[in-house]
Amino acid sequence: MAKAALITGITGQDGAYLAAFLLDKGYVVHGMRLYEATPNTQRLENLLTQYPDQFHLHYGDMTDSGGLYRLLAQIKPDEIYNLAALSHVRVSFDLPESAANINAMGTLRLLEAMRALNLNARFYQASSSEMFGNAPAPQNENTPFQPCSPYAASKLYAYWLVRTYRDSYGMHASNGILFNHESPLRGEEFVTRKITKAIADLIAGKSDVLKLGNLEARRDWGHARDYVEGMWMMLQADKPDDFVLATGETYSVRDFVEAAFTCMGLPVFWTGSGLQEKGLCRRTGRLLIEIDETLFRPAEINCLCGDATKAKTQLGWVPRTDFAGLVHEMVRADLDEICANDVPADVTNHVYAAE
Ligand code: NAP
Ligand code: G4F
Repeated sequence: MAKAALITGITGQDGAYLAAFLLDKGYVVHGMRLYEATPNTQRLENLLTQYPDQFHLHYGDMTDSGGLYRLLAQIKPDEIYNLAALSHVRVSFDLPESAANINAMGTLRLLEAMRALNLNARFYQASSSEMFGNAPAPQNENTPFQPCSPYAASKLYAYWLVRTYRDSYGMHASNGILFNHESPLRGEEFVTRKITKAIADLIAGKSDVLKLGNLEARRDWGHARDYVEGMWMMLQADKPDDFVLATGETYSVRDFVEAAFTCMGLPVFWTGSGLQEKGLCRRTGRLLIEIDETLFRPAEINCLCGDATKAKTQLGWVPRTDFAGLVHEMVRADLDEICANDVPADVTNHVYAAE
């Protein structure tokens, strides 16, 4: 019989990639979505059409224990992927109680529902490299955590719960400590997608200047497609454990900006410093990027760079998409989307010629 998987956070970036991956493997996939007055399933429309009998959506909320309990009792999944979260670090400073309620207490509610139902499902927890804070790079499973945002603190609580339930109740529950992973389906408020979307909008004449915060922060950016495979691999292992997934390479926000604009044939040069710094087009002198003080965070992580040796050796996981490939795919996708609006041929030709 086909395995059944429940994915919380199905409407997010990883939810869409993981659902596609599991459906392709023959799973029956149940996705939990928040009730929204305006439907929020754009990332899933193709899958819903392609797999009408294999893919099911259910309303649920990580802050509603009864609903979680009833959903698990109804579906009785073989595997649970807990991806639901208030996942934006900057927003977690504005809504710290929501971050704790959804990310930390929500995970507790889900684990308790499993326990109350005596459900023998394998459990994946979406833990985060944010938990490392400013611990020196490269970070791996043995690096001490130093969370420095409400988001990271909430994720760390959930991380320890998963270990506690694994050790106390013998659950097959694993933490994936994932470094940043992006894609054309990334939310538009995260910096990579904000950049690629802004470039496409700029080309189409829909927006003017891209405003960014800290350009010096360094992240280990991989592709979401590769990372959801790693999530699945963790649940296929004989024993539950905790694994870092990362590319092992780190780039600054400035590197991402330069790579993305260069993809469009708009090489950037920088002038000024601090809040007065600006990015101009090297060819035309046009103003492209400005710094906006309000986009800085109360506390920042300067450098994330992961060491995924354990996942590579024990699970056989490998990230397939490099930084240049990721940037290009994201720029291309946003440009494709906007192409319907008559983008000048010299611009599209530049991007497509690079393939
Ligand atoms: P995302 O795009 O922000 O998706 C988050 C999902 O959680 C959305 O479907 C959202 O629903 C849902 N959600 C929010 N509040 C909820 C609630 N109260 N009850 C039920 N669902 C709720 O995040 P992602 O990038 O796919 O990341 C997936 C998970 O991995 C998250 O837990 C994130 O913290 C973690 N993570 C991500 C990365 C990364 O680089 N992407 C790295 C490490 C860890 P709506 O769409 O309706 O808002
Ligand atoms: O894209 P970001 O918002 O991602 P961040 O904060 O690294 O968090 C993401 O990755 C985590 C894994 O490490 C996940 F757990 C988390 O859920 C999320 O998916 O910001 C990346 C960097 C930051 O240093 C930020 O200060 O970009 C910097 N940045 C500069 N200007 C900006 C902006 N970030 C955003 N979102 N918007 C800006 O305008």
